[in-house]
Amino acid sequence: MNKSIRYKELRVFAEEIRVKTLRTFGHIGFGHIGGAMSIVEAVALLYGEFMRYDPKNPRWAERDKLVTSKGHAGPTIYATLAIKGFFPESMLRELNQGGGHLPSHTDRNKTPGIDMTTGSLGQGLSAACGIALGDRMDGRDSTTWCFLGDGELDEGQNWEAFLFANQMKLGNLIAIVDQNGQQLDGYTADVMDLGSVEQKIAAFGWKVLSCDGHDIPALYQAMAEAKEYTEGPVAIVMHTKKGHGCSFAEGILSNHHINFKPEQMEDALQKANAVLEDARLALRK
Ligand SMILES: Cc1ncc(C[n+]2csc(CCOP(=O)(O)OP(=O)(O)O)c2C)c(N)n1
Repeated sequence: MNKSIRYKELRVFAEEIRVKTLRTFGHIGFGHIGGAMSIVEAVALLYGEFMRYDPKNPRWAERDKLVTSKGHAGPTIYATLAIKGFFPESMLRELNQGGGHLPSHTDRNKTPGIDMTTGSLGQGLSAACGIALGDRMDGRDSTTWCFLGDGELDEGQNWEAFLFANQMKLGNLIAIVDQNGQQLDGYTADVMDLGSVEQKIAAFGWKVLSCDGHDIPALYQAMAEAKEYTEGPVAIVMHTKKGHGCSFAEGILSNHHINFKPEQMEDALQKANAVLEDARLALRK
């Protein structure tokens, strides 16, 4: 497979996810847009290349698992699961609707394709450790991936999980830290300065990779290297922009949970669709 064509295909897939995620928010007029936009490329690579799954059998035991510990980014995962056929795209209208299948934060009991219930930050990595350990004990060669927010790392439970994963040498566990530098109400460095996330996680015995989380080839290489390494857990610290690719969210501090006007979303969709068209054109060249 020609890598440069594959990267272009994955860029198209990422922009499709971005547009569909924005449309999903668009129905309700508010949502966690910042942290949903920053993981789009990573989600595209997971579902477009690196994860093994069967949309017709979401609980297939041999699948790779994903724990979105920053569960408020659920809409990005929902849009992707819909594109991949886990459920009809019409179901995306159920976001945040009482009694529906798509709560604002991911819930394994409500949505086909969601592997772990999250939303209370700080707990997902512990769950991911348990899933990875269980797979290993049962002789499955599945990989467990886990999205963490950088603000979320303020929660102490994460650091117990980092210790545990190294102690158990969980070579089938890969954490992806979305280092967008912001959290709910400010810059991560101002709220609780983490210093070098790379150095901190490495000090807990993990292999650590670092890259630009919006750069498809760079992220692809990091994920490939992480999969290749099986001696212990790996963390990919991806540097991203909160709100990336959403015209009214990117570059502002208060973009964690936004109420927006229909015309703002129209503008964002027009611009995101133009980027998608460019990506499609680049693929045809
Ligand atoms: C235990 C817990 N405390 C507080 C919250 C409220 N909360 C939701 S998102 C968020 C900020 C998360 O920041 P970060 O992990 O950096 O996510 P991102 O910026 O990538 O969206 C907070 C404090 C929560 N969901 N769970």
